Amino acid sequence: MDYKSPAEASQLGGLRIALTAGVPAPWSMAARYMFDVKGIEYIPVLQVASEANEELVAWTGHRNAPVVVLDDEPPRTNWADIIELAERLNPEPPLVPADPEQRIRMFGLCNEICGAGGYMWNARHLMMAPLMNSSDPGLSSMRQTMGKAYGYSEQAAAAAPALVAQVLTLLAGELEAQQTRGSRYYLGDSLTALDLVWASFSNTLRPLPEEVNPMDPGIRKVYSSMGEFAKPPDILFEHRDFIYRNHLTLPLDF
Ligand SMILES: N[C@@H](CCC(=O)N[C@@H](CS)C(=O)NCC(=O)O)C(=O)O
Repeated sequence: MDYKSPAEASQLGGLRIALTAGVPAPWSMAARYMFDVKGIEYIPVLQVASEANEELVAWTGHRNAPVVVLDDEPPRTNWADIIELAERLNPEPPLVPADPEQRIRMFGLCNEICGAGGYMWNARHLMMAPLMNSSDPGLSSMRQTMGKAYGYSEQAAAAAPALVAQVLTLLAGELEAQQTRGSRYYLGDSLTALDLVWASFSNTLRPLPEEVNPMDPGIRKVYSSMGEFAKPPDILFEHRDFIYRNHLTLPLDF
């Protein structure tokens, strides 16, 4: 990935997306996928996990990623706002169901995965727990920025396993019901934003293999441990593999 610095990107027009570099970061990759499958071009912009990212803050007002900036429109950071923008820039292929019941279901399920308080929010408390409890001074910037930004507390970490299990069971149930009616997708018979969201976030439980996902071994271990702990059903990864095979490109590029 050929990243521009935030200072460089701020001088350009068009669509620019700040992405966490060097990591298959779930929110960043999911945001990109909305534009990738629609063939919408963008300029990738560098965000460095857990750091102050002063240039990005100066330009967009945000420290973390993704941040999506189109021309002089307000920066978008929320996953639902990012889906809406991609849909507006190119309605094809549609990623949001036209049927209102399906649409409600899609946004609701995406929120279970990537909304504040959802799967990843809680999985992150569990991933952060060893760092938050470590006295290693090398991890102090991470404790301060990410611990604070994402509301880590011992109570939140203690409550997280039940929520993680609940969401994974819910998602697997949706896919099983769809399998019974002969569809490989979460909703109806075609791709939606939810399929792309899950393809990205599934990597935080079972990262795609090294040959298509050359990620940092330390982060791979953190993600894989989450998978060993949560024991997600296989159908979640059969779905993920189907989506990568048919709608996304490998190897991952971050
Ligand atoms: N703003 C996003 C959530 C973004 C988010 O949580 N990003 C994390 C992904 S782990 C991040 O940037 N982490 C690295 C950092 O905080 O520096 C949303 O509302 O959908």
